[in-house]
Amino acid sequence: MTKGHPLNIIKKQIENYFNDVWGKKHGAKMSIFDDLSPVMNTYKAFDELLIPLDHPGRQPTDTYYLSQEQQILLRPHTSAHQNEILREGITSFLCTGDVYRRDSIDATHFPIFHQMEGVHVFPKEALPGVEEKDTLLVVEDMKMALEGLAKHLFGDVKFRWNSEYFPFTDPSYELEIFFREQWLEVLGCGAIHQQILKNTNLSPRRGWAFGLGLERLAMILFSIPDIRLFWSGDQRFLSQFSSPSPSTPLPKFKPYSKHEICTKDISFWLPPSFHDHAFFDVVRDVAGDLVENVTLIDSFKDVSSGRESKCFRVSYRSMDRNLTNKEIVPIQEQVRARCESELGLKLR
Ligand code: FA5
Ligand code: MG
Repeated sequence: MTKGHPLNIIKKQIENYFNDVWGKKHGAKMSIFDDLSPVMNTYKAFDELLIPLDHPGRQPTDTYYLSQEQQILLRPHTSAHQNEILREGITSFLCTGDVYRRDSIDATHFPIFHQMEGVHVFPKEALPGVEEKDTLLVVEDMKMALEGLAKHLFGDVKFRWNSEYFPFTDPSYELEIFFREQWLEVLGCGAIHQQILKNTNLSPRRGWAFGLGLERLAMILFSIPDIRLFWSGDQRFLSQFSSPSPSTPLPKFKPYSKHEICTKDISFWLPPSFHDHAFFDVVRDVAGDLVENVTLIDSFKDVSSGRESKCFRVSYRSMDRNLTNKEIVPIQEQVRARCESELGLKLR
């Protein structure tokens, strides 16, 4: 993340909020971590976070494993660092890093993105116990901190809280912000699970944690319409952002001309156990960031054979030039071929 890049600007703004605005009010200082290795084992990424063995996040359809035995992986979230940092006795911190996931393909999802983890455990002498009313105090304090962050970044903005589930927080929530006529999820959070506080020798203290998507927040802050733009080396993108001083208003992204879209449909019969992510992964692998969106447009089950069929629409568009049909046809052909040879899909 280089200086002047929108991701770096938003990261600094969040760190400023927690150390200068929120921190001053609460007499807390958040330690900053941003160079921890993304290569780790399943113990750190999942076990220590109480993530059960049958959780979908552990499957190779979600996670990028680096070893055959599925022991070593690319971190799927920055929560993977919670335990090690807490165990060092550091109880207020922000931890930023690149994270890796197989996921859907659209304007707000990318297989590599950046998260920032925020953790705050209340000091011994302050607050709360372990009863339900105490948990409510923890949640209230967390929501105030995060609503304050939204206000700090965006001024008056429309947001809402939804209940969520994470194995390492209880209760858990997600925060959504209204952006481009839609609700956009920007973070997950909750009261730190008491077992994690016990395991890190902090019990009976209480605390909260959150994990936010830096690209999503930067999209809102700068009005960036597509997450692929963060990977652009195009000066028409990069030159629009300069590290602003606190007194100058942040620039809004001025879209340069949008290039032609080229769509191709693909239909296939599924093998017995099949995950859409496997298909998305092949499309990503072949088309890289030329693919803008993959949408399921039809699915049905053949009653007599019990077989299921799906049809996806793949939309190709470059962020910085016009694509020709001539260029896309062989890409789509390659996607089709790999669907058959690697995924065992029967093309229709
Ligand atoms: C988590 O990753 C939890 N570790 C967050 C957390 C931390 C919960 C601490 C409780 C306590 P989730 O999978 O929802 O949660 O991802 C968090 C955020 O990352 C999302 O809200 C979104 O902003 C961002 N995000 C998730 N997937 C993608 C993606 N494919 N592309 C871009 N951003 C993404
Ligand atoms: Mg989520």
